[in-house]
Amino acid sequence: MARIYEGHLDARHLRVAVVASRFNGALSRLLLDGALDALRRHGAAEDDIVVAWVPGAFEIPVAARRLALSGEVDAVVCVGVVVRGETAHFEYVAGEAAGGIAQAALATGVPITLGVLTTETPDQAADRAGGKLGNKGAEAAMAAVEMANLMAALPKPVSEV
Ligand code: INI
Repeated sequence: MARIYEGHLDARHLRVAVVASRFNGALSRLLLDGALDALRRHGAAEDDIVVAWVPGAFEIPVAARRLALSGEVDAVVCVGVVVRGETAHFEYVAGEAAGGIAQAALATGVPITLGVLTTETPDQAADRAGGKLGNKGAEAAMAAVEMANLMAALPKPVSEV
């Protein structure tokens, strides 16, 4: 019989940080609210939730990495909104945010999930921040819970790479 590992969606006893960026702040706030609501609904205690605000999506990875290295959280959720219409350096901001988040997760071994929207227009972002396409902040929070529980269940590493 195969051994199957799966992370469950129980946030009780998990310590979770949410890094939120203030750029496009009203939309980011909706993603943050979605993430917090999802964590609470799955049993996270208020004292076990930390929120850190950063100026823009570009700054998310360094704050996420610091929180992951703190030993005080089991997972980090990142939320923010990058809209192409607003910047010529969309690719850099969006790319560095997503790449930096992935890099921070790999470097620390702590799950760090991506709830950063990258859209053509603010309306497309609104659709994904509690609108008709759901709330990607809530989805990122659930992914963080699942991954934190999976990481606790998986075999421990015998060496660092
Ligand atoms: N930051 C965002 O989070 N979203 C954006 O759409 C955006 N635009 O359009 O420029 C943005 N820029 C700021 C960037 O993230 C940094 O905060 C800034 O460059 C300072 O390092």
